[in-house]
Amino acid sequence: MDYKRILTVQDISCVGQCSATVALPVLSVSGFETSVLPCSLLSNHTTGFDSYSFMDLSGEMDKICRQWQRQNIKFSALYSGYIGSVSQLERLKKVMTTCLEPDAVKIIDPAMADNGRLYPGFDRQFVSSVRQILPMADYLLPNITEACLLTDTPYPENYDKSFVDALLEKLYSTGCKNIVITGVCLGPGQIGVAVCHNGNISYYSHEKMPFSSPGTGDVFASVFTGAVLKGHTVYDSAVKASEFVVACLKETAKYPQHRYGPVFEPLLHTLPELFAK
Ligand code: PXL
Repeated sequence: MDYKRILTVQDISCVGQCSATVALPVLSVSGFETSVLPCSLLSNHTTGFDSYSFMDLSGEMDKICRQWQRQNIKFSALYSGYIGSVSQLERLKKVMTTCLEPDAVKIIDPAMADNGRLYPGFDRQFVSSVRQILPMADYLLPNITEACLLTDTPYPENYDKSFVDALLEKLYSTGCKNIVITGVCLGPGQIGVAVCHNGNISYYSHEKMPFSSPGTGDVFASVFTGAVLKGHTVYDSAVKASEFVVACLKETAKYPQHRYGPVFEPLLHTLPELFAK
């Protein structure tokens, strides 16, 4: 049995608990070698701060990928998160076709929007480019806003299960076998996930915290990736990731001044047990 090497492809936000600063520790503590392909370098993430610096690393991605090809470095799994431009998406596609082992698991979080709005810096053209990579995903992890954008569905104020079922069916028809929509609110005080596995749909909800935090989706996706690679089903992995997110948000609630990212660090030590269950 080989020691699994995961590649995570996303930005480095120097400050702000999101993207690589979340994925690297979570995946390492899951017990996998974790490598990173940084797509952009930001001073901090783009929501919850007044401003940010942004450097597109597309050119560097090419150089890194060429080196990996030259040295025959391959990865047994890929988890992509926030990709900052269309040119970075092109590089992501290239890495998927050139640097992965043939049976590598591909987990794509199309991180680009929340609460009905695209994040700063993204437009409709970017959304169309993200749509093109959907058929490459073994697991797709959009939140409800991203699921609407990817299926050209207007974002509703209120919705019911049949609306979410329809989103999952549209995404499933793109060729992706496993889809988890996060941030699904079907009743007051509740939030959760809708899971589609080979066309079968199931739901899981838990209590909704009275605040949100950018980067929560990245904690979810990182724990989900660890759980799937540990051999858990898509549904169980989504439940484990949800449980960990709730615990992190409860931890975050202890620090009312801290609202730019979920406080996950004090809980990292609980992950091995969560994965072992
Ligand atoms: O997935 C969250 C995220 C990641 N990276 C950057 C972001 C955000 C959310 O705002 O701005 C740069």
